Amino acid sequence: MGLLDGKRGIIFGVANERSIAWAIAQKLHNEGMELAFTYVGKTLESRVRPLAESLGATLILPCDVTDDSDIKSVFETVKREWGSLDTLVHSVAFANKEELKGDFIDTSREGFALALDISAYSLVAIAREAVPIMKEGSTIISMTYYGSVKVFPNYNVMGVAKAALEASSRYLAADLGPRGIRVNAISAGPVKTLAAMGISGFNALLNIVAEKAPLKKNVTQEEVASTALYLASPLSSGVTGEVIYVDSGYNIIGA
Ligand code: NAD
Ligand code: 0WE
Repeated sequence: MGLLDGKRGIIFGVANERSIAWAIAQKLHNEGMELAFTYVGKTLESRVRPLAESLGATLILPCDVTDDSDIKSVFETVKREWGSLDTLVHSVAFANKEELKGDFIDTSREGFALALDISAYSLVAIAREAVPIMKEGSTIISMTYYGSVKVFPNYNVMGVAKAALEASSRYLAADLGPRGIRVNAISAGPVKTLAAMGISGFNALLNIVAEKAPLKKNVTQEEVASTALYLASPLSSGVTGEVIYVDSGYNIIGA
């Protein structure tokens, strides 16, 4: 008996076994959810396919979230194979590496547009295609970071993209609430994933959280995934439009 028996979900954003999306996938699978996965490019396909297959997934589909035709074809396949969908997990972000260092003021027009397209608009584009097959009680979950609210060195344009993602999540929650579809975001503390690799100052940030946060430790992918399970399940049936912090309490501290 699982919390999610008989339900079906799709996960955007598994890159490898360290991905937050992978921890979420395992948690949802353990509670009985059947899962579909998307990936970008051949290199990532070779990483994602074995992970997805280890959870019994058969729908493993290419999707570059900047491509409307990719998004359309993902949901055509899901509709044909499943007919309906209960949970959508968006765990996707990207900015050009050169925009994640130095001063925010130097962000290029193209870099700004790309970061917001992949990291924020994609939630709206994906939700629009998913909603026609989502029934009452379905849920949409995305991943964000406190850099949307406060300034963190080098996070730069990603902070602006996460602010747009969180606001988009609230507007989607208002649009979809009348249909019984809930939309929430999880604001995770820093976690060592592929997306954290080569970010200058990332280890220092982990140390600052472990020192300053009420819980005096960093969060794990598994802790983030437990909140995703709560948001995907009827345990959170009264919760929509929220940004839930899974950050050892770091965000509540002033001084
Ligand atoms: P990750 O690198 O494992 O995941 C990022 C994913 O984005 C990858 O799977 C990548 O393929 C995907 N992606 C990038 N461009 C794409 C595109 N054009 N189309 C489709 N997919 C694309 O890293 P992660 O840390 O697990 O990141 C997942 C989410 O969690 C992101 O939204 C990130 O901003 C957020 N987050 C991460 C942290 C952290 O410290 N790691 C903290 C808070 C929030
Ligand atoms: O959202 C993120 C990271 C997202 C990300 C990471 C990369 C690295 C590789 C987006 N685009 C790229 N592009 C690349 O080429 N996080 C919350 C993790 C993160 O990234 C930081 C952080 C934290 C925390 C960057 C600077 C400062 C803090």
